Amino acid sequence: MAPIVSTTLSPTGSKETKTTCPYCGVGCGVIANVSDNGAVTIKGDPEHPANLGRLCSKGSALAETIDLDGRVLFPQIAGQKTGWDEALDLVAQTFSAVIAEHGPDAVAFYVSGQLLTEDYYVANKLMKGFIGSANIDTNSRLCMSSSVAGHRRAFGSDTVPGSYEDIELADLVVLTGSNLAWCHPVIYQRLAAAKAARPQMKVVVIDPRRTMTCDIADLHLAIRPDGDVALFMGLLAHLAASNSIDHAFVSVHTAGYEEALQAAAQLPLPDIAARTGLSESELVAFYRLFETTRKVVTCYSQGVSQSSSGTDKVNAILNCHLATGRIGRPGMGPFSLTGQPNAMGGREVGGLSNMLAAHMAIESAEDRDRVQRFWQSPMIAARPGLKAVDMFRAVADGRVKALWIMATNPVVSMPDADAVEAAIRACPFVVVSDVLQDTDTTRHAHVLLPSLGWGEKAGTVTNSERRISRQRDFLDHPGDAKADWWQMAEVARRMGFSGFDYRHPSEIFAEHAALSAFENEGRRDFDIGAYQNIDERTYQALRPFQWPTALTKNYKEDSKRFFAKGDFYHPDRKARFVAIKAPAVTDHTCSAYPLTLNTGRVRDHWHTMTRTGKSDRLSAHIAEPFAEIHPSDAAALGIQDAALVELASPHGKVILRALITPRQARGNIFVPMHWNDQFASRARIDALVPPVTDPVSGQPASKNVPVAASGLNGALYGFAVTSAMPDFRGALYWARARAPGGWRSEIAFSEPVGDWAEWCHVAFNIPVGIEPLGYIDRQDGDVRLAFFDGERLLAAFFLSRGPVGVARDWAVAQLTASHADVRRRFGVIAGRPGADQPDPGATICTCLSVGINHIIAAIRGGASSVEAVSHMTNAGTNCGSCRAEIRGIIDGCLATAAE
Ligand SMILES: Nc1nc2c(c(=O)[nH]1)N[C@H]1C(S)=C(S)[C@@H](COP(=O)(O)OP(=O)(O)OC[C@H]3O[C@@H](n4cnc5c(=O)[nH]c(N)nc54)[C@H](O)[C@@H]3O)O[C@H]1N2
Ligand SMILES: Nc1nc2c(c(=O)[nH]1)N[C@H]1C(S)=C(S)[C@@H](COP(=O)(O)OP(=O)(O)OC[C@H]3O[C@@H](n4cnc5c(=O)[nH]c(N)nc54)[C@H](O)[C@@H]3O)O[C@H]1N2
Ligand code: SF4
Ligand SMILES: [Mo]
Repeated sequence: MAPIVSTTLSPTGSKETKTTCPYCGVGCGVIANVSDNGAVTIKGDPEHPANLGRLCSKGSALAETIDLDGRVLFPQIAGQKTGWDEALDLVAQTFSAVIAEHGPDAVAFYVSGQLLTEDYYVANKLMKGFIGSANIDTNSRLCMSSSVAGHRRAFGSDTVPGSYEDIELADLVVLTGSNLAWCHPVIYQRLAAAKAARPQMKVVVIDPRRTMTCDIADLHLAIRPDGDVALFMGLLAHLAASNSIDHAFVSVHTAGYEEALQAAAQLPLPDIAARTGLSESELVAFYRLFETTRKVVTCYSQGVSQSSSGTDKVNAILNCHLATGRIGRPGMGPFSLTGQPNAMGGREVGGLSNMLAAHMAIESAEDRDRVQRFWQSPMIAARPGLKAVDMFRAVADGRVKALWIMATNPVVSMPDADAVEAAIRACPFVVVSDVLQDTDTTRHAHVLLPSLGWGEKAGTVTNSERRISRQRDFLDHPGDAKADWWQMAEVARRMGFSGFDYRHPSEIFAEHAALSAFENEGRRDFDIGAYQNIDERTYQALRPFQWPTALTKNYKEDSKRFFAKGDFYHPDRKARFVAIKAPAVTDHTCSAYPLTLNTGRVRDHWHTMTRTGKSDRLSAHIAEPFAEIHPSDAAALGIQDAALVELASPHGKVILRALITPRQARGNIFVPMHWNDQFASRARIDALVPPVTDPVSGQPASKNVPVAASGLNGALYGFAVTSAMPDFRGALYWARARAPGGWRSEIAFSEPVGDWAEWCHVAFNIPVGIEPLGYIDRQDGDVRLAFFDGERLLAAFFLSRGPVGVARDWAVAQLTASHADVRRRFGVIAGRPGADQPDPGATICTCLSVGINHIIAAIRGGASSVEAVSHMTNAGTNCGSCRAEIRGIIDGCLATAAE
């Protein structure tokens, strides 16, 4: 077979590189096209098996997030630019000195599922094999460690048994704790297409909120937070009572069924109804559907894992699939959706502090010995290291004295984020490797190391279905930025360790592949030994492949899924049922923190916004941090829609915009995890989340947090569009987002400032001498000021006593419009378009910038399906991520019309 060349010249002479999207665990193939003038365009790779050409809004906007704005380009020590030698020597010397004085457990690495496999492999090897501690943990602890723990308990290995095509082949897809439409959009698109082709296929969504994913659901179970264990225990009991158990599979391939069933049968239906908040008829409807459908896939994500009962939730689900033998067969099986692009690769290299490497166990002396011999390392960590929450506790109390943080932003994403920030600030030596100069974490670095970002770095990632794909570089390396693996290998060498002389990531990949096969003999699921002799040229051309790989000894077509015929990885090759106890139901409704905070994601932002926050298109969908509140809770608290709300827990406080919606369950509040201190005054939601973890996995419970809410009464509300980045020091609240031509910001003040024009000059960086157009009404508190430089709008500022009534997207468009006509300048002050200028309304379709008002106009003009709206407005015709929202708008309009 001729090698596949990954970078080719397109017919127009531009350079095309096949690579992989750096966002979610779907792992879509991307083709990056660099034209002669350096412009980059992105499209889906039609040949990549994960997406077959599809992309979501984030993937489509990748070209907008690769500019050098805000990048860290040179190593820095104490904020001063320095050379690599000085920086690396300092890191190596300090780590060595701390280890010499206090032992290897006094240092720690906190790394990330966004590292490439090669980076991750080197980090793990350095810490566990050479430093001799297992104090390396990763943000995957916050992400899928409960899945890992659940898999290991049931299967004896951390194995995801199925593939994406099983989701398409199933007759029933259960999505629990997953907002697939927004978080794994291309799998959602594949599922929606399969359901459209086979309308008899059923989808059940289990989520306390009615999310966009419910758009294709036949049944939505608005479960009480953490009701999942009881729900799936009840399902197991129901399956037994209805004679649906696959006794042949259970008796030959599993152990512990009777005990698990006995435990499950403890819960009568009314008790399950109380624990889940679901009616008995809803429960029975779901149980009957599961009972009567053979081909079932249960997908689960953070609503399952990020819980104090996360591991039990996973095993409660696995119990039901094992009991019915619905595992490892086409269209059947449990499916843990991994979040980050290389969450699965991290599991392969053993990046968690309680794993070893290549799916070997740190608890096993035999495995430790095997890995040490393979690495020819002076030592090997003797016991599991600190898990993320405990690691930052150890940083706080001084047990960890030198910390290296790589490709993660813990000051925003860790629970008890303010305490984590204080711990990092107090740590004697902090190294941060990042791509950005200013993040909430980099500001505390003693040594800041510039890393290569997506498009610059090269390596591999593994997606949710165990498919390994290349990330390839197609951009020049900016400044002095270097690959993360290189940084660690250099430090290892400078600490005096051998075994780190890699010249190219292909050499690391080959070593990783060799370790996976080393003394394996079929005892470990992860075996990509077929690639252990891969050379640089073949690595460059490597096509996406799934493991177990077709090149492995004894591979047969049915080996592409795991466990259809048992062969689990416990020593007796049997799976284990886990006898689960339903968690105690806690009631905090009468406490000082009577509401339940649930946190998660929005469609167009990624994590702590360091990348998606750069794109004005992605920022247009939701431009401000918000709290979703049920209308009756809002009424009881006296909180009006679009007012500001303060949320508090014993750990911290935030201020957010109230979004009142019946999609939210009563008593619950949902807040996105994304906003950081760069984009909002006080919206880091993890400041409120306590460091409570699952007892088995150590994963934080980020979705069920007791909080109190109160309206911020008496505030003055403002909105601004500015060409320069605004600085709102002193305001009660602010949130800023990129917009075409500048920034859009929401602001609030507790009291008027002395001179609003003067305040605008400073906050918006308006050159001296430019006088505002507009007025200040001291009686009403209304302020409208606009600053022009010739025909260009520099800034417009609107303020009123209540939420300010400005047509936001129209105002944003004024930044790039010509104001040569003086009458248009007065229009800006009015804050709304004249009759001749349509207001697009809030952006729904990010790719093609279509606003809600255009969509409503199309519906009023007779479009009653998503296809018809798309035809008339173009909305939803690129990546399709907004199609669920378009359907929601159609339903809303039709319902209003029918009233
Ligand atoms: N747009 C976007 N996509 C992403 C990411 C991103 O930042 N932005 N991040 C990626 C990463 S790393 C991850 S881990 C994944 C996460 O993907 P998901 O897990 O799908 O996303 P979340 O929004 O965190 O949570 C999913 C849902 O769990 C629900 N939930 C909360 N509590 C419970 C409960 O007790 N039971 C049940 N059944 N459900 C509950 C929430 O209401 C929420 O809708 O997304 C990946 N994809
Ligand atoms: N309340 C709450 N908290 C949560 C969650 C939740 O649902 N609710 N979800 C949790 C989950 S599932 C996750 S995965 C985490 C995610 O949380 P984080 O990992 O903190 O999120 P990111 O913003 O992706 O951080 C990545 C950092 O790496 C930098 N970076 C990007 N590319 C590179 C690179 O190639 N090399 C290096 N060295 N740096 C790079 C980015 O600039 C950024 O600073 O948050 C967790 N926290
Ligand atoms: S679904 Fe979207 S974010 Fe996830 S890998 Fe594909 S394009 Fe990237
Ligand atoms: Mo995640």
